Amino acid sequence: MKTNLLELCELLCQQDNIVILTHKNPDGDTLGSGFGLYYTLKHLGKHACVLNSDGFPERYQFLVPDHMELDFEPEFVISVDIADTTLLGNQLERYANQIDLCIDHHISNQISANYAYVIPEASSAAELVYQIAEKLVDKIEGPIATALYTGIVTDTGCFKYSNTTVECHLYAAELMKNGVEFEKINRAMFETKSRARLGLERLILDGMEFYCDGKCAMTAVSRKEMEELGADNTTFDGVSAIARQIEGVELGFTIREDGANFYKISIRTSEKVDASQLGRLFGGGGHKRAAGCNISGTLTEVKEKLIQAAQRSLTN
Ligand SMILES: [Mn+2]
Repeated sequence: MKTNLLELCELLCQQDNIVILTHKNPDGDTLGSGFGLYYTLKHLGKHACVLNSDGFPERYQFLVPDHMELDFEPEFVISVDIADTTLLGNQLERYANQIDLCIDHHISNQISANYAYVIPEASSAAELVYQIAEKLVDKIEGPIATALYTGIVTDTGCFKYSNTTVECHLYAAELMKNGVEFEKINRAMFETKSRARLGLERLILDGMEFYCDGKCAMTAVSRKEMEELGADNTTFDGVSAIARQIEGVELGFTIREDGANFYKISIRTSEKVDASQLGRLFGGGGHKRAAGCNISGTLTEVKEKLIQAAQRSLTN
């Protein structure tokens, strides 16, 4: 059921013992919106807990409070930034049919929940949580502000991507007024690279191949290469954008080996190609400019499928 903001805030006020689910391979938005909501609920005196199937990566530890354990019986379950239940991951699978409220901005959202606040036009799930927090607390500051700013900047590539909205600029301005440490957050999110990340970028650049008259760029990273680098899923945050940075490229695929004959594909596009539609061709989904999917087969087969799909979508 779709709910409006006021109903949603009333609903939240009536609940307690709230579990907040974030998606596997967590990014800045799922954790930023999750913890933004968590600190808002704590401010209201509620018991709440943020859960993630993969734990909270080192990179985002600044969002996580000292004590984060599920030490109550959940009565209300909220998912944030999760487009479908397969993204819950193994550890949270058991909540798949128990989601009471879904807060999301994916156009491909498939979650069936009792209440849904799903706005595809929003830049980020954090933008939606901002709208909720604004109604529930006097001033969005401290850890709520840090978390929501992190969600907004990471999903918009620091206000650069096409999903950037007027609202998210206004919300960020308000967060700045309230003292959010924007420079520190931006440096940590965009300007600090681990050695593993540097190595990964080198691999991605070295392995770049071009198809469709240079309009499609494709690069693949194997599990062995990732292990040698000491790279994990968070090392991959944002590297998919590299292919699209190349002049003339309208469609970029970043292929990551994730199992025997199993590959995860990140799709990034310019305004001419709908990434979400391409992802859906292979059972995935996402946004207009950024989407993903999984494909089984040998690397050669996977590349062949992607090249064919690229040719079709570039000639449409
Ligand atoms: Mn998001």
